[in-house]
Amino acid sequence: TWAQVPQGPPDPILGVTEAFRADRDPCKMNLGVGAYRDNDGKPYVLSCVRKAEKRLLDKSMDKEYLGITGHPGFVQRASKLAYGADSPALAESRVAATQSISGTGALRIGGEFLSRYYPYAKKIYLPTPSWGNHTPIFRDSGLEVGQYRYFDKTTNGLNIDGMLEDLQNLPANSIVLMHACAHNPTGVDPTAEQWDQISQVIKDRDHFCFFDMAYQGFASGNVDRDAQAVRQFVSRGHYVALSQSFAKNMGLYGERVGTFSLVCQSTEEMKAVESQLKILIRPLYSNPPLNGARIVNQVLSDSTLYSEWLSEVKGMADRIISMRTALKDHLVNDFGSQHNWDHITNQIGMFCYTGLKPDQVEKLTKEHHVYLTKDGRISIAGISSRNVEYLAQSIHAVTK
Ligand code: PLP
Ligand code: TYF
Repeated sequence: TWAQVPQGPPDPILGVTEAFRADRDPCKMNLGVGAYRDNDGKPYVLSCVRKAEKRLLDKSMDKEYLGITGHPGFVQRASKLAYGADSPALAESRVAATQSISGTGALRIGGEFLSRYYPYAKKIYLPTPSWGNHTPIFRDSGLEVGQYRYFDKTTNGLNIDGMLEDLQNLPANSIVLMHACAHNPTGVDPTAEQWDQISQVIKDRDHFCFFDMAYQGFASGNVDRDAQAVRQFVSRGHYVALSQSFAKNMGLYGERVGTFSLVCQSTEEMKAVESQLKILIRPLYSNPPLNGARIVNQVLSDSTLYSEWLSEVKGMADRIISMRTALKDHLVNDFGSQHNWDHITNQIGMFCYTGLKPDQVEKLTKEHHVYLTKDGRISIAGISSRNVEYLAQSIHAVTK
């Protein structure tokens, strides 16, 4: 029956981990997948999360189904975290929101909703490059996928002119996806002034902006600062969509907890949108998982746990920044690399887009047991003070 099913390729990001696991070399490093590791290279469960879990356990709560749109307290607090405690859109009850299966599920719900109800287009434009999963998510949602210029290979920074020009030239009312902060894979975000320009073009052209916020807190270490672009767009009257994930900033990867939301013009509109989100979600997975939402709700609703979380997010962001500095230092000062490595410290968030060419990436893996995606992206979160020098030495060896 299944003889006609062709063997598919491994996932470009998750496939890296499979190759890493098969390597027996003691020096091996996995810089592929974007998952935070502590300075001993170990997965890190936040202490605010451990405490929240303990409290939840002590309450002996039931395991009843959530409603279709999830845990109401969680959704409300998560929305406040994203849009800001003083958000007029929230105060005016015009944000339609639902719990989602982390960020991926939120993007998919958003894609499905836009594909059904966005009246002007069935195409979404992504930055070049973007997270590898964006294209299949939106294609499978029934949208066509297009691109706008984003990254400038010659400067390893933002191509703001190309980006603005492309946004200007898209058909009016286009759907554009933006990374809210800590762009994956490039680690390059617009500055506040550049966000202003982007917002203006999007407004002028009546585009619709879908924000993907998978790293709130990871870019600057501050959750409010990292939400600035989203909040600024909303305050300027954009009716944005938002995918929000707690995978990285609360270390809840496998719990699959996030939200999808859509800023509407009125409460009436919000109610209609929510009714359609329910109709869309019910045949997909009926209702979302309970545990992660309870954990996040606990952390966000308790002021002690919340403060602890903020400092733990900052701790993760700071460790990443210190690894960037150490990597560049070793390359330039210890190994005397003649290349410009400023982008290692200029870029932000979990990733560095090294600029390594495919043959250099291959050598790095084959000869030095350093695993990364083919595009030259490294997850800084996978570096520790024990192996940063080995990594610098290996990068130097393949770029000499
Ligand atoms: N969007 C971006 C840009 C990401 O990098 C990720 C995860 O790496 C996600 C969304 C979704 O992740 P998750 O589904 O684990 O929340
Ligand atoms: O490293 C990245 O860019 C992500 C990580 O369900 C990831 O692809 C891994 C698993 C998953 C979502 C994201």
